[in-house]
Amino acid sequence: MDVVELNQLRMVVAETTVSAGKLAREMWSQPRQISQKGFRDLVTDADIATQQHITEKIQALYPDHGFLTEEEDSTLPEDGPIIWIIDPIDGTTNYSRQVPEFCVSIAACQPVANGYQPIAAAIYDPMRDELFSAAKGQGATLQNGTGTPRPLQVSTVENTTEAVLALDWSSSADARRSILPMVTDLMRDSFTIRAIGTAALAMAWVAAGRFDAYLNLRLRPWDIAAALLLVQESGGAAADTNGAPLVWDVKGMSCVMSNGRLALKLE
Ligand code: 2AM
Ligand code: CA
Repeated sequence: MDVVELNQLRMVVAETTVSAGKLAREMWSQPRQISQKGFRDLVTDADIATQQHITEKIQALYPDHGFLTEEEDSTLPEDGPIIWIIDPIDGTTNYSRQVPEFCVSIAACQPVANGYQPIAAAIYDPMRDELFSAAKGQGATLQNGTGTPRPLQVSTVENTTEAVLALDWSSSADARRSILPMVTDLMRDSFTIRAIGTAALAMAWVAAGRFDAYLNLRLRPWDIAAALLLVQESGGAAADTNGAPLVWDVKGMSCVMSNGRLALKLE
């Protein structure tokens, strides 16, 4: 794909993410239908409506592309030269309670051995009108409203004692049990730790240098894909909790995104 095509793809990803976020924002204050799709795992009518809005737009433009979406939709093709990895609302628990921290996360990815390489990605926070966007090799930007996009860069913090970290609690009891000893050590050693309840947005904030690192023991590809490119293009690093390259797993994968300068001890 040449640079012109890549920039065009980035525009489509960004525009779709913003229009989906505006839809989720419009539905925000109306009564929600909330159902439980798994253990400590919610879905609302807004998640479904937003995902449908996204996939209809993408399918009209790229009928041969594939999809990996959070909300199950058997009508969508799984394979194609580009796979769209979509989280229509990341932070559904927040959204369902009108806690104003959530985002839309979309990544156009090339399938690679054992996973995906996002080549164009966007995360949109409709409550702040902040659009984080990136294309592979082209850098990442943050645009506030109709303002000029500004380049994103991870923070320069090197010492854990100065680091503002973020994490989220996974739904599984096992993952919660495993993260607690890590949190005990990190809470002792770091400046502080936040849990904002939307993994994709927290990782976009790592790309923006607001947080120095983000940790999660069990995320799914749609929580990670767009943020991965944002962090890569902002000079940061992504790994699993052993410091090894991310192991893509639709059932759940550990993930540490950081500014690439911190050496966090995770045991
Ligand atoms: P979601 O809101 O799109 O479901 C909050 O703890 C973070 O973890 C959110 O990004 C949330 O994404 C994600 N999350 C919630 N349940 C999850 C699950 N069962 N597997 C993986 N990620 C989950
Ligand atoms: Ca979601």
